[in-house]
Amino acid sequence: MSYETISINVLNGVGTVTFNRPEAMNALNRKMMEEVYTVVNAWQADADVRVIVLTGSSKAFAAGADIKEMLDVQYLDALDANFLNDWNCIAECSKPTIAAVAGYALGGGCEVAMMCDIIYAADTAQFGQPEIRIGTLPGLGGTQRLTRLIGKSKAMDLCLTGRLMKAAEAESSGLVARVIDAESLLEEAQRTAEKIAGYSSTAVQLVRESVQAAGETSLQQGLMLERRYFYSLFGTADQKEGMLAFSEKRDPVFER
Ligand code: DAK
Repeated sequence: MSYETISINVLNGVGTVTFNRPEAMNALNRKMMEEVYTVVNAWQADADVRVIVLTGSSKAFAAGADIKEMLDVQYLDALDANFLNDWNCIAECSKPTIAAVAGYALGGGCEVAMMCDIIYAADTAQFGQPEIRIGTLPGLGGTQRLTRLIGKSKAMDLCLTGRLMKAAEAESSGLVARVIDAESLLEEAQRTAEKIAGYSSTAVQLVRESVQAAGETSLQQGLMLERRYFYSLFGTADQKEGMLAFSEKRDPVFER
């Protein structure tokens, strides 16, 4: 199946979505949202895809929601249609997600990257929530996820001034996991994705849920959840195999 605004590829357990609207710096329009939604939902049910990588071009991961498409939107249109809500499919995805960001990740582009489990940035990446410059505010989690990731003062600095943050600053402030040469970015992201795809999907799922809970629960609740998950993995064949393989000095062969 071919798409208008994205290209896709599946290899070695990794599904890669590449945003492809070069004429608009990969601005996220409705068509792209529909296409990403279709693919991500299909991949969630596809055993051949164990990890998902989202990427863009060398110039832009995505420069935000499509401003031209929003020119005539009225309050009630947005409310009634739950405008642009389907982008949440990335945050709600049941499989691990990695954003490989080169160039601009602005507004909704930065917000989509922050929905992913891991962000890798090319040394050319620039992040920002510049909505203030066009008389609006981040609406896809920017004020919330960014603040939790980099703290109030820096999030205010970015959201109130609309300034852009380069890759090195994004790494030192905890927004991105790693900065990588632009030429190796996608390869590195896919290599990480393949590594995760090779582990037990049950353990991967519980690691994700446990880390995600850290942002949403008290420390005591999070520690309790983590312990329960740890205990529950004793009931899986993959955990038995992982520990046995270690003892026998061989690579594990996971079932799931
Ligand atoms: N929308 C539409 N077109 C865009 C665009 C965007 N966000 N960003 C760039 N383009 C288009 C430009 O209009 C231009 O098109 P032509 O004039 O050639 O037809 C082409 O891409 C190249 O852009 P520039 O000529 O501007 O290129 P430069 O290198 O000079 O500058 C730039 C690149 C990325 C710094 C600049 O284009 C820029 O500042 N872009 C806008 C960034 C921005 O303000 N982004 C935030 C948009 S608001 C929600 C979901 C999502 C959202 C909110 C709510 N809900 C679920 C409720 C998200 C909102 C946003 O993201």
